[in-house]
Amino acid sequence: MSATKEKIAVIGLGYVGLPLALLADKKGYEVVGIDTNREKIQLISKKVSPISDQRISKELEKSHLTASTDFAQIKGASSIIICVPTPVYDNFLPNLEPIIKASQGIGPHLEKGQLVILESTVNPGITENTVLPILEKASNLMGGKDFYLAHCPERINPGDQKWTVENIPRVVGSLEEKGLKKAISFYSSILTGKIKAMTSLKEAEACKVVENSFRDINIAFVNELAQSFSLLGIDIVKVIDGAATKPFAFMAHYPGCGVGGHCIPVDPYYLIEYAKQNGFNHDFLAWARRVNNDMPYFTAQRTLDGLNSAKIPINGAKIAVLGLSYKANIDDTRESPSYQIIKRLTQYGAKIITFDPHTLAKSDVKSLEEALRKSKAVVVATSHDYFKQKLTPELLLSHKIKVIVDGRNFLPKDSFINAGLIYRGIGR
Ligand code: SAJ
Repeated sequence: MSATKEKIAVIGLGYVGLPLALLADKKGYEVVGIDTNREKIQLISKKVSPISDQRISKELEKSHLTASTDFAQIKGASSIIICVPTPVYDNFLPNLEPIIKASQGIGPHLEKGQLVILESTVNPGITENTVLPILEKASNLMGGKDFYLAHCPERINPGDQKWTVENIPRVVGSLEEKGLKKAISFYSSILTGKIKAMTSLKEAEACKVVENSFRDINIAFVNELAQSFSLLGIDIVKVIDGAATKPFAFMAHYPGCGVGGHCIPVDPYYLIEYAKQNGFNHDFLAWARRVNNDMPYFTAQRTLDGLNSAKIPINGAKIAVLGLSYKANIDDTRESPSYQIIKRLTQYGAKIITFDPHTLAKSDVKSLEEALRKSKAVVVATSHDYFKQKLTPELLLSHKIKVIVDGRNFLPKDSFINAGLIYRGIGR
């Protein structure tokens, strides 16, 4: 590696860290990626992407990225960016283990003048109250004086070809002025998107949880409407499309069988928990979470209703659940509502068979044909393009399937109804 290249280190080579590491490499940095997952390090060292994303695979092949499990490799790096996951426990409390472990890995090797940036999504206060003390204790250095600390919440949008790690605008906050300047200088050197300086770490942390809570409550709004419009016999999708003709003060979101992924259903809990610790109950955010968490059960109810209309008992009925990913055309099943739908239908006594062309390894069968064979009903939980192309009324009728539940309201409702099938959408 040429001595002139400035070195940076990225901790965590997943959906967030790997694209960032590859971008910095492309922009001329010497990049070392550090991850505790040996398998992932071996794959990346062989220039094989652990994420099924064509753009990432191509960039990895051309990159000079080095990958290691050894935190000592951060030596000589000007910036160290933490991109580890921030999941929640089953009780929805924030699990900071990955962040704590990353900070404990960095601390002993931290050098004077280095900048540590946390990109992982956290509630306000975590960078200052959790990351900073670990780094200071392990390094005997003082944050804001000997080393610098900033927060720049990640805004990766998996599968999005338009908004990429390079052009998405970002916000940055730091402990103090010098660290802020260093962080903005680093991001300005690799990003084309606008970078907004926040006046504190907490403001930068709050931006991300607010952005994603905004999305969660708006989805909950249309999910609640979907439940009432189902009873009122009004097609919610048509109404949202009608309301969206208003060019201002309305932002369309759409109802569905649930809210999955590692961002939207998780991030609001960070804010709910942190505010609760400080004496405030976010009843509204918590209620929106309950509405969205109930959608898989509403979808199971719609399935039961459809089978009743076809006079088919659900107990013992074989039902094909199509789609395990949490959103269209990707292979990520984290927090996917499909699994709650399966759980509820199984409780009703149904025999479930799953198929997802993007997550074959997790599917019960490897083809749509096998999933449809002898099924009495189909529940589509993910709006993959594959299903949009393949799922026709003729195909279902050829398998003597009478009921189709469209968990993402993305199939041509009238074609299925006109072919004599029982169609149930989510709010239509
Ligand atoms: N969903 C709905 N109705 C909607 C939109 C989404 O039910 O109107 C569901 C999806 O089916 C999925 C879940 O919500 O199960 C999350 O979908 P998402 O489109 O929000 O996708 P994510 O989880 O990849 O969210 C990311 C987020 N990006 C970051 O956190 C950096 C989010 O902030 C973006 O708004 C989102 O992508 C996006 O806009 O696509």
